[in-house]
Amino acid sequence: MEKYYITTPIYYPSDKLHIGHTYCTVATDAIARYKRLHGFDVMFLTGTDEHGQKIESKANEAGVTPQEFVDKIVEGERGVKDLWKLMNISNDRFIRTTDDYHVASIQKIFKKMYEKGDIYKGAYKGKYCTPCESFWTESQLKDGCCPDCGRPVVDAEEEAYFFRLSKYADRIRDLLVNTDFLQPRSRVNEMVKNFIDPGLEDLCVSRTSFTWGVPVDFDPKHVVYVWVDALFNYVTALGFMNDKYDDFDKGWWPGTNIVGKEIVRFHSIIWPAMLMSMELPLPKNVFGHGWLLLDGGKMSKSKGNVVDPYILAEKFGVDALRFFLLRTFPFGSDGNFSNEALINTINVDLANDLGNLVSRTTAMVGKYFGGTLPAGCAAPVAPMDCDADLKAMAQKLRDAYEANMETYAPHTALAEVFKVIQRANKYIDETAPWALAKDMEANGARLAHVLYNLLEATRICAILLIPFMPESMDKLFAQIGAAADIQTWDSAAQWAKLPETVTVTKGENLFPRIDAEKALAELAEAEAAAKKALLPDVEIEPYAEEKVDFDTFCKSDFRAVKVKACEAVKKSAKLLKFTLDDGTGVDRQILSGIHAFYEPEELVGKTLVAIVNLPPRKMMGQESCGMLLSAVHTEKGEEKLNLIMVDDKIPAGAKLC
Ligand code: ME8
Repeated sequence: MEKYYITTPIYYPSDKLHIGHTYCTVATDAIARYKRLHGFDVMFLTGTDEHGQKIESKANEAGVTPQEFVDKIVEGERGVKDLWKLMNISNDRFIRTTDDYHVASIQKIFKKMYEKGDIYKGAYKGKYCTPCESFWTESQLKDGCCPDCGRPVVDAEEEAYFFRLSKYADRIRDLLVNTDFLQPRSRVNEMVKNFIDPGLEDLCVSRTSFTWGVPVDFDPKHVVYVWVDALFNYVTALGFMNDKYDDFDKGWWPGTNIVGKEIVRFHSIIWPAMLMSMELPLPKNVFGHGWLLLDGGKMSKSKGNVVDPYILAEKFGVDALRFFLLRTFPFGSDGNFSNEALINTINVDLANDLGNLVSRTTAMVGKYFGGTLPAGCAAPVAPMDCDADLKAMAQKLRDAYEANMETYAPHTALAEVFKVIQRANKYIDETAPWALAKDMEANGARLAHVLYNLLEATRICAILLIPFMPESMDKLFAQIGAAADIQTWDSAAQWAKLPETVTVTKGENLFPRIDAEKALAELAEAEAAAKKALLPDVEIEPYAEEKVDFDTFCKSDFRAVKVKACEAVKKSAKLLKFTLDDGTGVDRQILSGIHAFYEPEELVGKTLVAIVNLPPRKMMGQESCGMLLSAVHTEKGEEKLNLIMVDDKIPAGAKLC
């Protein structure tokens, strides 16, 4: 069996993954599943890229070690691995760049390039984009900011190791311009014009200003630049320079690297140059896919505009979500994500077109033939043009689909499949089985043939949909009575593989129609709740910068006061009126805007703290003499207030100091 190796980028576990990451992994999964269906021996790798300054800072902020921080996002509940399990991702291997075998391999790889003279020691002066972990030269900046993310960069200077990228410039240019290495072709020009033609400079490949990385073993104050560490995952995961696996020697490399467009630069320039240095074969190709945008911009946690794949998969089903992502957006270009588009695709393609085809056909086989078609139904009976048309389209489908899948165009492969599904639905209208059923004696054989043709067209489409919706297609095959041996790639190009006496089983509705209005409202609620859950549990006010001198502070007169009476101020939503015993024998009245937090009756009898030497003020026409002290903070985005209550043993009027 021919080997086929395919990879996704390895994800930064700096935050939870969003629908953009899911898109990339689902697309790669569909390609991997397609290749398996096609008879290839497939190795599909994904994983996580866990080193670097960004992770180190995030862990510090969270008060945990970097390893604890990444462990939680990768292995923890609803983490990276959970998400891929939920999305039915069929990866054969999962690499974490903190895995011991990978770390040891990176040290050997770095040393080998150093010993060869391709890595040398120098001093790094330049610009660094912390969120992207990217070094830039002045000329590469866009308006003084990081050309990838547009955020500000910082000056950086330190002793560092450099990789002789410049040495490989001509070979890289030739690779990009004269081969199909980088796809789609439209990405080549951008790389050549923006990065190669202005002159490839040597690349800084070590850092000394933080420690969360692979240490350079012969100079341990340096850690290996996170991109060198990350890119080599594609070969260390096969066992290159380690004993964990032996697949590298078994010929699994080279493979195909699927990556997002913003990291094409790393994969089409730096990655092949380092492989050249290591004298290793280059990837077969690198495909740079587009972004899922939200309101026209890239999703990112820092912008707060991420879509949670868990919410969508749980609400609409994993297969429907997988299908939507790949049916809707051309893989090589950007696309605008919206919940409306998702619901529309489910309703139109899955519920109306595919779902209806299956449920109408199986229902008719049930109603007119008791669930089992009669022998002889595969042979033409009273043929119409539409019979031949449907059959021809279904038989040609696999080739058209293959051509698109081979060029990383799953959306057009799916469009081809849906042309046949739509043709089959039209065929129902043209052949009008319900009219044939009126006279079974005269038309029963024709009716059986029509239904057989529909089941066959459905079977062929379903085979080609396996990579996109594996679970649903299993159910579909069970409903149309297609056994495993006729769910194969070969049988997708062959007509009349279903036995004539096929028995259908009317099962659950595979893709129920969605009430868009209701679903959108529920989604908005779920997304708001999810956003809220991400808010910090407790947020406190920043501390005052300005100092207050001691004498000024001492002028404030704080006293314990007892609540004799408390009532809401009429016509005010906020104000409560307190009658207080302040120890002077004369009642003190204070108004306080805390009705949102307390009901008046729960405060009577409590001992509170008030500042009593503020000048009186009028509020809603009533006088307030002083202010009650309370503690305020924010919890999950909501303001909270607690009155300061002190021990009831403290007498009214006691001074607080
Ligand atoms: O780049 N639409 O990791 P990452 C489509 N660790 N794809 C998106 C997307 C969106 N809105 N947002 C992110 C890294 N992605 C490196 C990779 S590989 C040796 C190292 C894609 O977690 C993005 O384009 O930031 C990238 O391909 C992948 O998710 C991982 O992004």
